[in-house]
Amino acid sequence: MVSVSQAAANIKQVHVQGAKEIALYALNFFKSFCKKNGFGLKFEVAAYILEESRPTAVVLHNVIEILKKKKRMSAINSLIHDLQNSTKKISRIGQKIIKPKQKILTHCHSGEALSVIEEAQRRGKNVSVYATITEPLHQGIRTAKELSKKKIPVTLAADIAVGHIMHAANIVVVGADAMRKEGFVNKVGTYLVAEEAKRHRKPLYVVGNHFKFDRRKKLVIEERSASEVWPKKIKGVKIRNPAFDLVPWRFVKKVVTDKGIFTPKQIARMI
Ligand code: RUB
Repeated sequence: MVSVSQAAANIKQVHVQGAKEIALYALNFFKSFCKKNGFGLKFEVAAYILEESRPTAVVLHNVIEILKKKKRMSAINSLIHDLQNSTKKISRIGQKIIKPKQKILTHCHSGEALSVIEEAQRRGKNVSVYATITEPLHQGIRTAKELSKKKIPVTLAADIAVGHIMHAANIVVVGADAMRKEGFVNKVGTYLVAEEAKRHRKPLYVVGNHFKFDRRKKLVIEERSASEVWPKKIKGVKIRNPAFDLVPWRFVKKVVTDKGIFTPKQIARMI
């Protein structure tokens, strides 16, 4: 079993990537941690440390809140099962938004958004994908590699090319780290993608399971290390590296969840 600080470092350094995967990783960690230490003070401290390691994504927070209430090993197993099942449901429900031969633009790497695209392809829809590289950590490369392995035609482009490649896309499909009353949260750059989609009148779909509903009062946008933006210090220059965007619902056509496809208004009401 890895230590709490090692588990937190793996999450913080994005060795584990994507909101759902982070939560699954934490749940698997707690499986062995709680077997040994129970659900008392040690668990509370470990939960706090893991949550702090990536404060924006809400799935981790939501599953920890459930564990704090239930304090049972069976709760860990059922959360793992529910999270894994939610992607299967999302892919079946979400493939409906994709029409044959569509060109789909996506940003960053979202397991849930990709599950929808892959299911559409599995059903013979002959889709293709534009993936933005996603500065500064280049998660778009992972997206492109995964799609290519699944034999889905994929084109990688720089983030700053989004105004250009949006011409060629039919729809935009992105994941979510959190869905809040005021909008959805996803990797930094998603706001620009959403604005371009609106300018080009291309529908934007958000994909995320119901564990991403975020009822926290305050949204904390994680600020990451400056060295991810530029490796050296530059005299007299401050560097900022916000990791996520909050995108208002007005940019979104529909939201695909494991409970169905909803309008942003319906989602805001549910939250
Ligand atoms: C990943 C990201 C993903 C969401 C959803 O950010 O923004 O779009 O987490 O992912 P990071 P999933 O690379 O910083 O983790 O659909 O896999 O939950």
